[in-house]
Amino acid sequence: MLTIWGRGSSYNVQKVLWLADELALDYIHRPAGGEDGGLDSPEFLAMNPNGRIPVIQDGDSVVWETHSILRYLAAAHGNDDFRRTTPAAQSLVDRWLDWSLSELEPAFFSGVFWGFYRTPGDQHDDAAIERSLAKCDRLYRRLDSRLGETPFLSGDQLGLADIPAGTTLYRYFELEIPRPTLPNVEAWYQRLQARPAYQQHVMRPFGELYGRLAY
Ligand SMILES: N[C@@H](CCC(=O)N[C@@H](CS)C(=O)NCC(=O)O)C(=O)O
Repeated sequence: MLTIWGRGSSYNVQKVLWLADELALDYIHRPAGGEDGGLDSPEFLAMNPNGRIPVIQDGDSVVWETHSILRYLAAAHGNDDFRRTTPAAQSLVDRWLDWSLSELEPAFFSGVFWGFYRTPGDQHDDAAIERSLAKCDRLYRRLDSRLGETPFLSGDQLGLADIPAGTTLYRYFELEIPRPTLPNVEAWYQRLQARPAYQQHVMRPFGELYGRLAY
Protein backbone atom coordinates (compact mmCIF):
# COMPACT_ATOMS: atom_id res chain seq x y z
CA MET A 1 0.00 0.00 0.00
CA LEU A 2 1.22 3.49 -0.86
CA THR A 3 1.38 6.05 1.97
CA ILE A 4 1.65 9.80 1.31
CA TRP A 5 2.74 12.11 4.13
CA GLY A 6 2.03 15.84 4.08
CA ARG A 7 -0.62 18.44 4.85
CA GLY A 8 -3.07 19.08 2.02
CA SER A 9 -2.45 22.85 2.10
CA SER A 10 1.13 22.34 0.86
CA TYR A 11 1.39 22.92 -2.90
CA ASN A 12 4.07 20.25 -3.12
CA VAL A 13 1.84 17.70 -1.40
CA GLN A 14 -1.00 18.75 -3.71
CA LYS A 15 1.09 17.77 -6.74
CA VAL A 16 1.58 14.27 -5.34
CA LEU A 17 -2.05 13.75 -4.29
CA TRP A 18 -3.27 15.05 -7.66
CA LEU A 19 -1.01 12.63 -9.54
CA ALA A 20 -1.88 9.69 -7.27
CA ASP A 21 -5.57 10.19 -8.06
CA GLU A 22 -4.93 10.67 -11.78
CA LEU A 23 -3.21 7.28 -11.67
CA ALA A 24 -6.14 5.84 -9.64
CA LEU A 25 -3.75 4.59 -6.96
CA ASP A 26 -4.89 3.24 -3.61
CA TYR A 27 -3.11 5.13 -0.87
CA ILE A 28 -3.25 6.26 2.71
CA HIS A 29 -2.85 10.00 3.21
CA ARG A 30 -1.21 10.99 6.50
CA PRO A 31 -1.32 14.77 7.11
CA ALA A 32 2.02 16.01 8.50
CA GLY A 33 3.78 19.35 8.79
CA GLY A 34 2.28 22.76 9.54
CA GLU A 35 -0.20 22.49 12.42
CA ASP A 36 -0.18 18.70 12.03
CA GLY A 37 3.52 18.71 12.98
CA GLY A 38 5.49 15.47 13.22
CA LEU A 39 8.32 16.41 10.86
CA ASP A 40 10.94 16.42 13.62
CA SER A 41 9.98 13.02 15.04
CA PRO A 42 12.69 10.33 14.79
CA GLU A 43 10.33 8.17 12.70
CA PHE A 44 9.75 10.94 10.15
CA LEU A 45 13.41 11.99 10.03
CA ALA A 46 14.36 8.37 9.39
CA MET A 47 12.29 8.62 6.20
CA ASN A 48 13.34 12.14 5.21
CA PRO A 49 16.34 13.58 7.05
CA ASN A 50 15.40 17.00 5.64
CA GLY A 51 12.24 17.02 7.79
CA ARG A 52 10.14 18.18 4.85
CA ILE A 53 6.97 17.04 3.12
CA PRO A 54 5.90 15.36 0.91
CA VAL A 55 7.29 11.89 1.53
CA ILE A 56 5.94 8.62 0.20
CA GLN A 57 6.44 5.00 1.10
CA ASP A 58 5.58 2.42 -1.53
CA GLY A 59 6.45 -1.09 -0.39
CA ASP A 60 10.15 -0.95 0.52
CA SER A 61 10.73 2.34 -1.27
CA VAL A 62 10.73 5.64 0.61
CA VAL A 63 10.95 8.71 -1.64
CA TRP A 64 11.25 12.41 -0.75
CA GLU A 65 11.70 15.53 -2.90
CA THR A 66 8.46 16.32 -4.71
CA HIS A 67 9.52 15.99 -8.33
CA SER A 68 11.41 12.80 -7.57
CA ILE A 69 8.18 11.45 -6.08
CA LEU A 70 6.27 12.46 -9.22
CA ARG A 71 8.83 10.75 -11.43
CA TYR A 72 8.81 7.66 -9.21
CA LEU A 73 5.01 7.33 -9.27
CA ALA A 74 4.89 7.80 -13.03
CA ALA A 75 7.64 5.23 -13.58
CA ALA A 76 6.26 2.70 -11.10
CA HIS A 77 2.54 3.09 -11.70
CA GLY A 78 2.01 5.31 -14.75
CA ASN A 79 0.00 4.51 -17.83
CA ASP A 80 1.06 5.65 -21.32
CA ASP A 81 0.01 9.24 -20.59
CA PHE A 82 2.45 9.45 -17.70
CA ARG A 83 5.37 7.36 -18.94
CA ARG A 84 7.61 8.19 -21.88
CA THR A 85 9.49 5.62 -23.92
CA THR A 86 12.02 7.76 -25.81
CA PRO A 87 14.65 10.13 -24.45
CA ALA A 88 13.25 12.97 -26.57
CA ALA A 89 9.70 12.49 -25.26
CA GLN A 90 11.01 12.17 -21.70
CA SER A 91 13.01 15.37 -22.09
CA LEU A 92 9.86 17.27 -23.04
CA VAL A 93 8.34 16.23 -19.73
CA ASP A 94 11.53 16.82 -17.75
CA ARG A 95 12.12 20.31 -19.03
CA TRP A 96 8.71 21.51 -17.77
CA LEU A 97 9.19 19.79 -14.42
CA ASP A 98 12.59 21.43 -14.03
CA TRP A 99 11.44 24.78 -15.41
CA SER A 100 8.58 24.84 -12.92
CA LEU A 101 10.90 24.04 -10.04
CA SER A 102 13.66 26.46 -10.99
CA GLU A 103 11.72 29.34 -12.59
CA LEU A 104 7.96 29.43 -12.05
CA GLU A 105 7.69 28.26 -8.45
CA PRO A 106 10.38 30.59 -7.06
CA ALA A 107 8.70 33.52 -8.82
CA PHE A 108 5.13 32.65 -7.93
CA PHE A 109 5.13 30.61 -4.72
CA SER A 110 8.18 32.22 -3.07
CA GLY A 111 7.97 35.72 -4.54
CA VAL A 112 4.24 36.36 -4.84
CA PHE A 113 2.43 33.83 -2.68
CA TRP A 114 4.84 34.16 0.26
CA GLY A 115 5.78 37.78 -0.33
CA PHE A 116 2.29 39.12 -0.95
CA TYR A 117 -0.19 36.67 0.59
CA ARG A 118 1.55 34.91 3.46
CA THR A 119 3.61 37.86 4.62
CA PRO A 120 1.57 40.25 6.81
CA GLY A 121 0.86 43.55 5.03
CA ASP A 122 3.00 45.68 7.35
CA GLN A 123 6.03 43.52 6.48
CA HIS A 124 5.58 43.59 2.69
CA ASP A 125 8.61 44.36 0.55
CA ASP A 126 6.71 46.13 -2.24
CA ALA A 127 9.68 46.36 -4.60
CA ALA A 128 10.39 42.62 -4.27
CA ILE A 129 6.71 41.80 -4.88
CA GLU A 130 6.73 44.00 -8.00
CA ARG A 131 9.83 42.21 -9.30
CA SER A 132 8.24 38.80 -8.68
CA LEU A 133 5.01 39.87 -10.39
CA ALA A 134 6.97 41.09 -13.40
CA LYS A 135 8.80 37.77 -13.52
CA CYS A 136 5.49 35.89 -13.26
CA ASP A 137 4.17 37.92 -16.19
CA ARG A 138 7.07 36.73 -18.33
CA LEU A 139 6.82 33.11 -17.19
CA TYR A 140 3.05 32.74 -17.56
CA ARG A 141 3.32 34.31 -21.02
CA ARG A 142 5.91 31.64 -21.78
CA LEU A 143 3.41 28.98 -20.69
CA ASP A 144 0.75 30.70 -22.78
CA SER A 145 2.93 30.52 -25.84
CA ARG A 146 3.63 26.80 -25.35
CA LEU A 147 -0.06 26.06 -24.72
CA GLY A 148 -0.89 27.70 -28.04
CA GLU A 149 0.83 24.71 -29.66
CA THR A 150 -0.66 21.78 -27.70
CA PRO A 151 -3.55 21.54 -25.21
CA PHE A 152 -1.26 20.20 -22.47
CA LEU A 153 2.39 20.96 -21.85
CA SER A 154 3.76 17.71 -23.26
CA GLY A 155 1.13 17.03 -25.91
CA ASP A 156 -2.52 16.17 -26.40
CA GLN A 157 -3.14 14.54 -23.02
CA LEU A 158 -2.52 15.50 -19.42
CA GLY A 159 0.95 14.29 -18.43
CA LEU A 160 3.50 14.69 -15.68
CA ALA A 161 4.67 17.97 -17.21
CA ASP A 162 1.33 19.60 -16.33
CA ILE A 163 1.35 18.75 -12.64
CA PRO A 164 3.79 21.30 -11.12
CA ALA A 165 2.90 24.30 -13.29
CA GLY A 166 -0.80 23.38 -13.17
CA THR A 167 -0.68 23.36 -9.38
CA THR A 168 0.23 27.07 -9.36
CA LEU A 169 -2.89 28.10 -11.27
CA TYR A 170 -5.56 27.96 -8.60
CA ARG A 171 -3.67 30.35 -6.31
CA TYR A 172 -2.41 32.46 -9.23
CA PHE A 173 -5.95 33.10 -10.45
CA GLU A 174 -7.52 33.44 -6.97
CA LEU A 175 -5.12 36.09 -5.65
CA GLU A 176 -5.98 39.75 -6.18
CA ILE A 177 -2.92 40.52 -8.29
CA PRO A 178 -2.42 41.99 -11.77
CA ARG A 179 -2.10 39.37 -14.50
CA PRO A 180 -1.40 39.59 -18.22
CA THR A 181 -3.91 38.31 -20.78
CA LEU A 182 -3.34 34.56 -21.00
CA PRO A 183 -5.96 32.94 -23.24
CA ASN A 184 -4.15 29.63 -23.65
CA VAL A 185 -3.27 29.33 -19.97
CA GLU A 186 -6.91 30.10 -19.09
CA ALA A 187 -8.15 27.41 -21.50
CA TRP A 188 -5.65 24.94 -19.96
CA TYR A 189 -6.81 25.97 -16.48
CA GLN A 190 -10.40 25.20 -17.50
CA ARG A 191 -9.35 21.78 -18.75
CA LEU A 192 -7.61 21.12 -15.44
CA GLN A 193 -10.57 22.38 -13.40
CA ALA A 194 -12.77 19.78 -15.11
CA ARG A 195 -10.70 17.00 -13.54
CA PRO A 196 -12.00 15.63 -10.22
CA ALA A 197 -8.49 15.04 -8.84
CA TYR A 198 -7.54 18.67 -9.55
CA GLN A 199 -10.75 19.93 -7.95
CA GLN A 200 -10.18 17.82 -4.86
CA HIS A 201 -6.52 18.49 -4.19
CA VAL A 202 -5.51 21.74 -5.87
CA MET A 203 -8.69 23.84 -5.75
CA ARG A 204 -8.53 23.87 -2.01
CA PRO A 205 -9.29 27.11 -0.16
CA PHE A 206 -6.08 28.48 1.29
CA GLY A 207 -7.33 31.23 3.63
CA GLU A 208 -5.66 29.50 6.59
CA LEU A 209 -2.31 30.59 5.09
CA TYR A 210 -3.15 34.32 4.87
CA GLY A 211 -0.64 36.44 6.81
CA ARG A 212 0.92 33.27 8.20
CA LEU A 213 4.70 33.09 7.98
CA ALA A 214 4.99 29.93 10.07
CA TYR A 215 4.43 26.66 8.26
N1 LIG B 1 12.43 20.71 -2.29
C1 LIG B 1 11.50 20.09 -1.40
C2 LIG B 1 10.80 21.18 -0.59
C3 LIG B 1 9.93 20.57 0.48
C4 LIG B 1 9.32 21.64 1.37
O1 LIG B 1 9.94 22.69 1.65
N2 LIG B 1 8.10 21.36 1.82
C5 LIG B 1 7.43 22.28 2.70
C6 LIG B 1 5.93 22.33 2.35
S1 LIG B 1 5.66 22.88 0.66
C7 LIG B 1 7.56 21.81 4.12
O2 LIG B 1 7.89 20.66 4.39
N3 LIG B 1 7.30 22.69 5.07
C8 LIG B 1 7.27 22.37 6.48
C9 LIG B 1 5.88 22.20 6.98
O3 LIG B 1 4.93 22.19 6.19
O4 LIG B 1 5.73 22.07 8.21
C10 LIG B 1 10.47 19.29 -2.21
O5 LIG B 1 10.18 19.68 -3.35
O6 LIG B 1 9.94 18.27 -1.71
